[in-house]
Amino acid sequence: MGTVEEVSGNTKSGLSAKSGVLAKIPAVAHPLAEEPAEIASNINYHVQYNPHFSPFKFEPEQAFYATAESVRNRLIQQWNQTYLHFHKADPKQTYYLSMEYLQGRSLTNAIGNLDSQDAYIDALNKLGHDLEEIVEQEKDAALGNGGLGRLASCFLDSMATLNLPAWGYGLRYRYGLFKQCIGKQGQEEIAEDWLEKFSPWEVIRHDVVFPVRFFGQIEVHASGSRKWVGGEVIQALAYDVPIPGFKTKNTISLRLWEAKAGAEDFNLFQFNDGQYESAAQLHSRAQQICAVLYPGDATEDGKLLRLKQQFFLCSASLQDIIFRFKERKEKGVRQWSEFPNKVAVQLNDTHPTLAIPELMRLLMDDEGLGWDEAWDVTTRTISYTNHTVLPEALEKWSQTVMWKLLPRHMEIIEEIDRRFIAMINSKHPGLESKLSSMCIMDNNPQKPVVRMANLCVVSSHTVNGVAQLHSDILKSELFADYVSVWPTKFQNKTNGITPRRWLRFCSPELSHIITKWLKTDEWATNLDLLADLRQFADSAAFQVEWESAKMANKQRLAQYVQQVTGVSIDPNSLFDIQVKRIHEYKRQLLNILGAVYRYKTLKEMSPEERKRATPRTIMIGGKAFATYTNARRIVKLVNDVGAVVNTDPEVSSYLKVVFVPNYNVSVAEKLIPGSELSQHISTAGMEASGTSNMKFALNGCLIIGTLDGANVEIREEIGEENFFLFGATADEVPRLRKERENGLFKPDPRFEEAKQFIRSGAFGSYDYNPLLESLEGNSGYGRGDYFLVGHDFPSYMDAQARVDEAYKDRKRWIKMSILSTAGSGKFSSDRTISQYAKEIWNIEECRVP
Ligand code: 26V
Repeated sequence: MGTVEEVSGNTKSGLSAKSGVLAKIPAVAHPLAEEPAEIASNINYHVQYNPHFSPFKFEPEQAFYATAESVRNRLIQQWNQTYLHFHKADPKQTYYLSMEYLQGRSLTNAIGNLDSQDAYIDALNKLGHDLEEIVEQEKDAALGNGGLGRLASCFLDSMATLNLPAWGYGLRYRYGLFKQCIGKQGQEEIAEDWLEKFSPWEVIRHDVVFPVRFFGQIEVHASGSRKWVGGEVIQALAYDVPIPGFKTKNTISLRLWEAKAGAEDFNLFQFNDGQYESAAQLHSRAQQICAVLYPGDATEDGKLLRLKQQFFLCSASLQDIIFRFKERKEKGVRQWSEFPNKVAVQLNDTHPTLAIPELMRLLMDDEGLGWDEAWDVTTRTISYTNHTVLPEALEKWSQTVMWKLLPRHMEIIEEIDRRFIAMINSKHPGLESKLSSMCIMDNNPQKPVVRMANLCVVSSHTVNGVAQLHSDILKSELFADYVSVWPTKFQNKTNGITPRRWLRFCSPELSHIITKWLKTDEWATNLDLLADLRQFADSAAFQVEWESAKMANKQRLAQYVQQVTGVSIDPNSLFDIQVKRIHEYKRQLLNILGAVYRYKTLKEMSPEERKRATPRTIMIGGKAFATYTNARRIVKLVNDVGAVVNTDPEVSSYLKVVFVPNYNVSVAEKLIPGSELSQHISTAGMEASGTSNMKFALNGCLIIGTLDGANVEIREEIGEENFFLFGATADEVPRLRKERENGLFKPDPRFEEAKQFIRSGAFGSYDYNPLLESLEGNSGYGRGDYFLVGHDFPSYMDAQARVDEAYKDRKRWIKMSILSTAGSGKFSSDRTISQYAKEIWNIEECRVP
């Protein structure tokens, strides 16, 4: 649908707004509209009276903003009711602290959670627009890197849906995750300004502002009390994003902090003197804090900025939480010992660890509590989730940098450490030899650091991993020494995903069939009901419907791939997808080496032999960290292999290799429903959980994977006969690494051939030697095949051969697909969040009447 002029046939004078489609719809505010006619009126009202664009245009972009505003009208009422209800009921409330949220788009989700899909489709049709087209206008809110950030967003959805008193806290980055383009040299990063036009979902709270201090010194008072003074003070200003629950009034908040300097910080004298930059120095420093998600920390300045971001989130959030604790007291002053009965703070990885010393500081220095009382409150309030065992990802901050930026917090951390060491010495003398690795301060004179994970373990009442295998590894390896000190502190909370976004909304075709056969749509809030699909797995009628829904999704995906890559893919081929951050441990290299070997084999076949091959489309997508050279090389290799394979007339109807650019939440929503096989092939023991594995399985996609992270539990749930397993197990990895390092193994001929084929220049002249050498020896670029790509290659290829065979038997494949969905009930984030609520946070439902 075009402009109003087009609609009415009028000229560019623009005076035609009253004619055409819009003119037939009264522009009247109906903030609570539920009927299509009123919704259309309300959208038109926003077009006419809240125009962000020239009011005579009504193109999809303007239609998106006006529609989003009309949806927001409805959310705001529920949102205020929820806040007031929590305020009155005063339940214990959870605060989820996370440096990352990957919200993606919000329009479809909000309309779906309001259960108003049909009404909005209808309303937009009346306005000459198409909801499906309108939602494509929205930019992804990509305030996260990958699984950890998306998990936080799925958790918010479940907290709201389960009517739990819970909020999220994060940072309002101006530039979220970069946009990925593929050029001649491979990945190019482009800054993405998701707020360029504005976000219709956020509400600025001018009345919620807290000061956050950096640097400065400590003042010691005669009483012995200490106070942090001086330095630089930046204001934290709240922006709230509504998080609606599914089919409930409860609408919770994601509060994102923005950094600001005040008017009083602007030096008018300097400015008038022509010193423009120094006049606004604090303003520009404030701006830096929320400028970029995880800015590179290769430099000292970069590290300092990241630490500032972390502290900014922690300090602003805790001041806000304490303010609310005081505000909600019924009669008189509340006892501080009650704080943990009203507040639970969950740390999403170690990124918000500074919440620990900051809570101690606020309680002692501002509220006057003694150490023991403050420590008791802090440790009963805070719990910590670990999301990785990779040593390079465990945060360690330079003590020098921390003393400069946060001197009072360093005093507190030193005291926590001192008391911890004293406790071990007196109560666990047997652990004395372990103390140097268990304590918080690593005082190595070369590079003294604070170990954030140790600080979290010592100061939290509960520590959890994110899948059973991962939690077991935490207990037996990473945190083993602490287990004897605190045997009940460690738990498992297997991750989950929201079935609303990841099935109901992204795959309406499959959802309808599920609802039709289960005779209820309650599976969207009780995912265990999917198990009832098992009884239909052999039904021919059900299989036909299932297959046609999957086919519709594949066709939609094929169109998308054509549009973004120009590559035409055949919906009758097996759609095989691996999408996730590019990392050596996730082994996209294993996938592409497998594809290279497949290509080479197809080339060597006779045309007759080729006809018996299972046609495959391999799609790979994901972003490489800008400074991660090997990850960038992998992206380049996938693109180079695709360029050759896809244009080879002998082979291209049997194999396509496509790199899907700019993988993000909304791209995932297109890829996952159309997938038939997905690869979750990390080196065993290295992927803490994975969550896309759950999204694929839920969408009836089969998994080829290792016994790693949540794969183990997915395989248990859907049945081992429906999972293509290969590779070493976690407990074999250390021994195999030694073998590889020392060259004590027999090279696999297929693996050698695949590498040699790349080296021969079959995919262009780019120098892939450094990448391939990481799979070999121990000198030069060699890393002795640390990720065991070579070791797992033969069993991977065998598993792929089983996939090809299984795909030929359509009935068997569809049955496996149905059983994947049917076995996915456990992986709802509703289950995960209920377990956190009961077993860690001790909070209960608080439903808005
Ligand atoms: C971060 C970094 C940064 C420096 C370079 C190496 C490296 C390696 C890994 C990471 C991951 C940090 C934490 C994280 O994102 N973990 C992910 O959390 C997901 C949600 O629990 C989980 O499903 C993924 O398995 C886990 O990798």
